[in-house]
Amino acid sequence: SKRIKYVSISVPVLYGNHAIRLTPEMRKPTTPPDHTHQWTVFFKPVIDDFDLTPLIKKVTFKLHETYENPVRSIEKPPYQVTESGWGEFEIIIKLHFHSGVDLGINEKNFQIFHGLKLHPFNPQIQPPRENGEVHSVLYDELVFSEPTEKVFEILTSK
Ligand code: SLL
Repeated sequence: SKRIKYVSISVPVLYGNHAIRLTPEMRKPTTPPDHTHQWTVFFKPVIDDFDLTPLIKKVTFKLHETYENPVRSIEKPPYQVTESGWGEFEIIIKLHFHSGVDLGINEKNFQIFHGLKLHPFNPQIQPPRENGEVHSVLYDELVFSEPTEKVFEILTSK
């Protein structure tokens, strides 16, 4: 459908990971003995009940090749993957929009590289927690520039 000139709408989002040191109780019989942490990587709107499903078909998380089926495809919220492991690596988070939905004339794709954090950043600034809990969360915005009437409708309804 037609694009609306001189308009752009941004949707505030958060993405990143939480991690915690694996305790003996958390281990399953299938947990490899060299795994030290459990982590969750996620992508979500800042406004928790903001519904992205009319825009987003799926979110893929590309993990390290040491994982089985490294490309994890999440079709509905919460857009997240929980795993255990021993190492930090780069996760590629990619949004796949429904057909007819895009970010506008310039940007077609939305892809983020997130460095999975298992270990605290700087012990001087952020003293390590007892349970080894780590949070690495970043803010970004989905900017829909010159949205089509359809996308404008989705973003401004309710
Ligand atoms: C490193 N370059 O050496 C990184 C690689 C790989 C992480 C980290 C276990 C996967 C599995 C896992 O944590 N891989 O056992 O399924 O630090």
